[in-house]
Amino acid sequence: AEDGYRLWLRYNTIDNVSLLQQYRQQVTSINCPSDDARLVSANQELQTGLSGLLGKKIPLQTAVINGTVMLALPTHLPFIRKQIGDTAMARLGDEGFIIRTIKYEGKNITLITANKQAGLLYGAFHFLRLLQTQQSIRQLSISSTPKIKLRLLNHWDNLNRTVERGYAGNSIWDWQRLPGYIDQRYLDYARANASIGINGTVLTNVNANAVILTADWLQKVAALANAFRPYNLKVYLTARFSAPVEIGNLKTADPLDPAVRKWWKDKTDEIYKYIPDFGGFLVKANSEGQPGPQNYNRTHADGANMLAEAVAPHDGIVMWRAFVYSSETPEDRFKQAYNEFKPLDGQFKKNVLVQVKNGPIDFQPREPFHPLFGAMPQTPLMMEYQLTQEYLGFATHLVYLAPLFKEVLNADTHSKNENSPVAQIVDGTTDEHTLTGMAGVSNIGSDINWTGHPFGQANWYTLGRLAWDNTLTPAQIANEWIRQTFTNKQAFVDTVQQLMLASREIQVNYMTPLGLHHIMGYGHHYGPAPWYNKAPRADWNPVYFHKADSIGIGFNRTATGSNALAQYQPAVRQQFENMGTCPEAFLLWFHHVPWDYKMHSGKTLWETLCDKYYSGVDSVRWMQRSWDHLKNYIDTERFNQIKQLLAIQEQEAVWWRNACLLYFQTFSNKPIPEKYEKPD
Ligand code: GCW
Repeated sequence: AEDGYRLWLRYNTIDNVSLLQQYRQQVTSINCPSDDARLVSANQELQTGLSGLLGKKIPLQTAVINGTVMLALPTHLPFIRKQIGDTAMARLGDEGFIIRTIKYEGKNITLITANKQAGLLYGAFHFLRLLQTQQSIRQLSISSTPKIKLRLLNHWDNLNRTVERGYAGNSIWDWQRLPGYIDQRYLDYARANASIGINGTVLTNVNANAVILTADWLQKVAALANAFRPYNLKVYLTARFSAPVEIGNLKTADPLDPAVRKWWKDKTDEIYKYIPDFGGFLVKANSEGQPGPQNYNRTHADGANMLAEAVAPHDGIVMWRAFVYSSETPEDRFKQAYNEFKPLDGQFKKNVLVQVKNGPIDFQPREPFHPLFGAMPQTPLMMEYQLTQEYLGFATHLVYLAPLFKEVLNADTHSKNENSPVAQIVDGTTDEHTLTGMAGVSNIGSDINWTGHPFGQANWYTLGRLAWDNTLTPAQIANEWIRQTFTNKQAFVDTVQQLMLASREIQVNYMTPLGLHHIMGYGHHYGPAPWYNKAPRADWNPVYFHKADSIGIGFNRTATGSNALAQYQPAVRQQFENMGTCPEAFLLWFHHVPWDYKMHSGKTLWETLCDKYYSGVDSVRWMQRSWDHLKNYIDTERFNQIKQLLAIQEQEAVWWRNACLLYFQTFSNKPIPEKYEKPD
């Protein structure tokens, strides 16, 4: 069971004998001239990690010998600044690190250094990763700094330990036994996050009530913050907008009311008494029934700025979500966030980020990039991804999300010039922001293996690695994750990497090919229900999104339709608005396309839709066959778990294919090509 629990931090002894011998010469001891708390966690991790990997105790010792790994700040040892140089040190900022092979007092050592303890921690984990992935550590010269400042998990965890859209058990926050009982799991959670550079966590659901902001609960939050602090992991909370009414006895939560502003100021000061390094607030307002400033005819900026003022004296920040849509059904839900937020650009205080989901609807298997990216140059826009697979088969389907995340980051917004990809909007390059952020809605729960599906761990891993370095490719991230999580055996690594890289497109094919979206079961969001039209709101109904009729299928968002495309820059718009130039992957996002429409391949839309759904199912079978070959490479437990999950995924891919094709066929009135097995 512990195979899953240990995530990518297994530290099993290296099974390649000659490499093990080399490493044993290159790493003999640890030297750590400081007793600061973070340094202690970094050096503890090095001791456990290196001792495990090298299969012998790597001691902490004061003498420097050949093979010492020295973990030190220039303030501890002045020679470091001379060795590295002022500019190189300055470039590291607060969290970056340097790892270098150097000669020190005649000895060959590995120096891990940084400006702050946080950097040492990240450097230590990076060094361990090099050994875990069996890289050469002979002549190291690494300098690394994070591209994004706030690298966060968003938990949608409720105080009763249910997790909204959580598929890996209960919440890992055991509120009942906090603050007195610190579960080892909290420390392992913090270690795992630190190992991939995640430096903050929002503990509570964006849909939560205000109870978490009361004194008893803040003590519990403080206990978690204390446990996480040695791992440079800051705690944030969601702030329910109506808290002043719900727990403060005020009559209003109007953000311009002086009593309300004072209430938030006092509440915030109280929070900082418990948690001096509290990160700040995440807010969902005026969305899906949540209260917000619009209830008082105020804007999102009024609401965000009130909170921003309260946290500013403590260096806190506010993350204000742009995932909004109101109860009156708009003609196109796609457009609402942009319509509400774009006009507010320039009105937010300096310590506010607007947190935008990667796409305009809602974490679908494929969405075009959100049109707000590039549209609010004066406002830091934080990326919100979803790790928990709400619309991607929960913790049952194997879907590696790095290709999805990167597709969005690579998309060119054309907002400033030819080359303003989403990545550079988010990391602040395009519009020169230093406050930057990337968040992932957590997929973590109380399951032994944390994420339910063993491959869900890869998505957590990806978030951290991509937020640290958005230039990493899905292949690089998969490769290092596989090596650490399973084994370095090349055949296993190659097969699994291939499978992971293909998995997202495979899922798009059996669920929502060619730009279909939001056709899943109502409410639970699992399985297909393209026919459904009874939801309490029109824009929750699959039929609202696919619009299949006797003529064709897809949502016309061009000028003759909802004109959502007008929200993009001309270069983006032009590509999408023309059926001929619109990438097929996005076709039905933007066009209502006739069933007989000729695709680039020469086949009709209907035939292509059939091909996609059938190829999705076939590819899941390919994943199963590939996996079956890997039995002898890893532990039976995880091998079997994944085998069983793939079998369910195959059945459900068939379910999606058959349900969608048979339903759409009632409009297309065309046969499913003979060559395919019959859907039933
Ligand atoms: O995807 C939808 C989910 C809701 C969620 C909402 C949001 C937390 O179905 O469960 O609420 O998004 O992101 O606010």
